[in-house]
Amino acid sequence: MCPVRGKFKQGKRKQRSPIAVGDDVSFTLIQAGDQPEGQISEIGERRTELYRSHPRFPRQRQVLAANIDLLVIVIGAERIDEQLLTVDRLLISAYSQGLTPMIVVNKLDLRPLAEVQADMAAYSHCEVFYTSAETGVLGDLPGRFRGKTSVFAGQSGVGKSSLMNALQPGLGLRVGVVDREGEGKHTTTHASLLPMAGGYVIDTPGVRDFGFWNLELHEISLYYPDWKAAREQCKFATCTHRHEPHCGVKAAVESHELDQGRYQRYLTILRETWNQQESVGY
Ligand SMILES: Nc1nc2c(ncn2[C@@H]2O[C@H](COP(=O)(O)OP(=O)(O)OP(=O)(O)O)[C@@H](O)[C@H]2O)c(=O)[nH]1
Ligand SMILES: [Mg+2]
Ligand SMILES: [Zn+2]
Repeated sequence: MCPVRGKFKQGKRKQRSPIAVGDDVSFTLIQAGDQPEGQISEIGERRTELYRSHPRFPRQRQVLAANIDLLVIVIGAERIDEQLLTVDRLLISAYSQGLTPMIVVNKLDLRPLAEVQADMAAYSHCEVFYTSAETGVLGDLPGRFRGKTSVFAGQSGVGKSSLMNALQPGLGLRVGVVDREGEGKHTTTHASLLPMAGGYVIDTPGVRDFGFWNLELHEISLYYPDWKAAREQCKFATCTHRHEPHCGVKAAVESHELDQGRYQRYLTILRETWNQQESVGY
């Protein structure tokens, strides 16, 4: 046990919750014996951080987890179009925070694969896995976690806990019962680091609404790797691809080289980000 008390080295970062699940720490042993107790003296340099703006102090960021490698974005195979805005937000978060994203379309037992793949056509730049936690069909997914620390994100009820249980028999995460509205119940109440498929998975409650933090509007599209070629045709380096003249992205959407839906969702995300920043007063 290493209770967090007193002050310790924290660097110059302005943030609350100094220690996050996934941190590497140094500690000194205070009390040996049956129930040894230590005190944390230092937090190791973080490779990556998963953060959101602090719920009570929106100009500060709250670190939800540290040293994550993979962001596993889980969606259900049914009503995919309703989940793509979440997917796009999470992709921006992953790319802007240095995590490798992968998309898992779960509940494949409920729809034909070809149909589901057609719905996911705009995401060929990203690794997409098709699974059914229910029937134990996991494809190449299990091999991807060795030596990595992962976080599963996605809407409630899509099968994140079910997948983790399938990937690590004996993990025993609670699986929510879907209620009448089709929404799962949130069962995760505290953050934990668990062994999974040769690596670790971090299960943390805040992950539901984590997001990118403090990105300039023109930066958002930098985290659309599939738009790179089109973006290079834009006249202005800070183009936000809305109203600017000579915009390569808009041209590519009009000529159907880029997906119309993904572009519309980009505009939604841009608007949301702008509103958020207005209300916080950046
Ligand atoms: N048909 C089908 N049902 C599934 C599958 N995977 C999970 N479920 C069911 O979907 C419901 C929700 O599963 P969970 O694993 O609790 O979902 P979750 O994403 O962890 O949900 P939250 O913890 O609320 O965010 C449960 O009733 C599962 O039995 C699947 O592959 N196919
Ligand atoms: Mg769950
Ligand atoms: Zn542009």
